[in-house]
Amino acid sequence: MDQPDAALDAIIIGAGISGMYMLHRMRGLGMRARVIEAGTDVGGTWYWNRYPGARFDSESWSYGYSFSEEVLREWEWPEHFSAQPDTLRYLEFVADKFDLRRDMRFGRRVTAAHFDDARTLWTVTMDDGATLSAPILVTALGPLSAFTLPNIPGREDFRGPAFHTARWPREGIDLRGKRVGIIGTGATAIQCIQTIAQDVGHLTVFQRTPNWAAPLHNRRITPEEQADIKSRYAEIFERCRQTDTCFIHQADPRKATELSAAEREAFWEKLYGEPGFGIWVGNFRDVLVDPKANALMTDWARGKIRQRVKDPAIADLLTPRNHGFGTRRLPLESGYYEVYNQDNVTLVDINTTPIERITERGIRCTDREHAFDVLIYATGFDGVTGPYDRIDITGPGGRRLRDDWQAMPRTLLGMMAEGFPNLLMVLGPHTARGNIPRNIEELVDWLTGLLQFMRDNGHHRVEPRAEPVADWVRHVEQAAEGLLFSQVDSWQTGVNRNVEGRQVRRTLGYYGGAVRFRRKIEAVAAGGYQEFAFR
Ligand code: NA7
Repeated sequence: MDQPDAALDAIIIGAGISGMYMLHRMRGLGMRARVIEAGTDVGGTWYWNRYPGARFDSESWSYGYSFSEEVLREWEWPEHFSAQPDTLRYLEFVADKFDLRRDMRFGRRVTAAHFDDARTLWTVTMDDGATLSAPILVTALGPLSAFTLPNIPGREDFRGPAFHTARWPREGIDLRGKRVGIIGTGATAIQCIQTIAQDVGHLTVFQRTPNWAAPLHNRRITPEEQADIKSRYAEIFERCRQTDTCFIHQADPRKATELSAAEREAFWEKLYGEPGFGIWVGNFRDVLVDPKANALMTDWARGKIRQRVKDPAIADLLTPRNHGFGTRRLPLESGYYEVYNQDNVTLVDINTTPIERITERGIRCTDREHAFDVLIYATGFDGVTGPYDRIDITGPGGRRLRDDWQAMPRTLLGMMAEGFPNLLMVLGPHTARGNIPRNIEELVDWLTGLLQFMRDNGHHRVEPRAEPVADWVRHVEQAAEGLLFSQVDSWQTGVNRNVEGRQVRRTLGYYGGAVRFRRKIEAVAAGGYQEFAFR
């Protein structure tokens, strides 16, 4: 490649929220870093997921970067829960402000990263065959970038346009009056369904597993609120630091099981009427851990679906049976249930009439063929480890990350993998996840501290020691024990039925809470990074 790249200090894979901030911090250290990105511009998740209705379930003003006073002062979120086009505009604004694109190369997907042990050098190979080398490799891949299509035969046969929601065409697609079929009923599908249902001629939803969902209550930010938010950023971010998920919501200290039905239900009614994730992560503290408390909440939530969906048989189909409320990532919705009261919407339960194949005309189930003009696959992602599995990452002695992690990732603090020197991960497995940019900023800041330490001490090479890795993996497993969440299949527990070898649950996040995670990583830094070996 071009000459200046020969002197690189680091390569960062991914120009999403993580890669952008990592580049900014590395520049601050005087390092020369190059970002490689498959998309044609910055944005990551918000670049790729352009499907109708894509937006935050996090309060916008708690989601943006906190590191720049100038950005906080200048940027105005139009809505409390930002829509994808505004979020992408925000990230472009940040990229412009810090002139980030200068060190980014777009339209190239990294296919391999090999470590040369003797030279302490990572060489990445891109899909056009080009290579690039640097001593340090940062994976800023995003936990939800490896989208997965349904493993249904005949996908190539369909004659009309068909898209995964994470590959929605940039120019958009006119769905007005069209017969549209959508597979999936996760957070993405719910946003998409409720948005397109008004415009399409007919919408048919193919549901395998219904999810619990609760109202988002989004609205525009008034000028008065805008001024108030800007004056309170420090307080907002401090609040996010104090909660387990880095959202503004924190579990209520009371237990559902110790209150009267009237007290419980009054609280749930209040949460149901409020914006955001309060009803999920701001619920009574026993709801996500005690099966009895969860059953009470689940029962109450079932009633809400019945109230909102006119046909009791459809309400029944939309009610989850195999998991309790909040034990999977809770999608937030805006009129989702009411969509099923419309004449132009059909819900197909594919447990009763399974999909046999995709045909030229549409989708054939065991009872009939459904004809469509457009097909939408809202079928999710190979979460967290999927993006790592898709790159051939090879360390010293030909050790492959993909093989190492097949059963369970082996990391230290979720930021380095055992046996892979100078490979720094932002939001890899085993880190706390919640309000993602809050997590990202902490991880990048911590990694920046590690790089600073290496520079101060003349180290060129870092890797985690075996024993601390074993301790950390054990701790991660222990933190997930007892959570109802850990007993349910979802991308969060590493299950994707469309991906071979990904049918078994794994612990892919740190579920001891963001506060405890921060305490752990800060202790390692304060102790002089003794859990790592340096050269
Ligand atoms: P999810 O939550 O993984 O949802 C994917 C949906 O697609 C889910 O309803 C799946 O049903 C369904 N699916 C997947 N494959 C198939 C096949 N082969 N047949 C039928 N149905 C299928 O992904 P999302 O994109 O909605 O959300 C991901 C995250 O993005 C979300 O948590 C937010 O953080 C943002 P299943 O449940 O597997 O039966």
